[in-house]
Amino acid sequence: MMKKVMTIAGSDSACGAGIQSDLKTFASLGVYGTSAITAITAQNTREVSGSFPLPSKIVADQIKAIAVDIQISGVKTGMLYNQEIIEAVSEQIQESGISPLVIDPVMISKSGHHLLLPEARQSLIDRLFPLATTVTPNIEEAQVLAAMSINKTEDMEKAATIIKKMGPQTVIIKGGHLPGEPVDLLYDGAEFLYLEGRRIPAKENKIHGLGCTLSAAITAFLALGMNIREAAKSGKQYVEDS
Ligand code: PXL
Repeated sequence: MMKKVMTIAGSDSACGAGIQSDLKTFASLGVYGTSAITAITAQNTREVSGSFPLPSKIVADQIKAIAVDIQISGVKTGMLYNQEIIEAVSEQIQESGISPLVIDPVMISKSGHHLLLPEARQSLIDRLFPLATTVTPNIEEAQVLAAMSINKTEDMEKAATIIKKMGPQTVIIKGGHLPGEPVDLLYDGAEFLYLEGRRIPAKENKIHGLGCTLSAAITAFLALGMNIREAAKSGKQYVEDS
């Protein structure tokens, strides 16, 4: 039977990132995607021009409605926006026992729009990181989380070590925003695994949201039974090929 997964994230009207992008990734990897929408964003290829968070109760209700009926083999979180939503998501994930959990700690859009309020960062760390199979920050997010600047791959190792202590089983720092070829780093508390890749030119149909695609692909591959190393490698390959 087809594996089912869930994305808990914001809606992107341009469909490059967020819920819409996650559902496309799930469909193309052969898993059935369900969704709990946390916020609605108005955006095009240039900027996020507005956003509207949904009440935390309806976020919780969406997760509960799916979890009581459908066997979920993997869940991903993206834009969570505020503390109330983070707490509702944390409670529902724990109550329903759905796992594995991939947290994409999205904070800010390329155009500078907040996708997570700065005052909600700590609750993301406290309430969700300890439940995570993996957390997938990009360089900017890793810098904020680890409170240090990252200029080279050795800095990524230090930041990954700091973030790992916040409770997730593994950390994957997406190196795509550093100069040169994009190298991601997977850290499981014991070993650093570098995942090398090649830079993807922005395409007309995929201008932003590569980070979302990677974490959604990792969620799908975990649901299909891969371990985190295989899922991270296959996810990266998928992002390059798609
Ligand atoms: O790529 C991060 C991201 C995630 N989720 C939503 C977004 C964005 C970027 O703009 O809009 C809803």
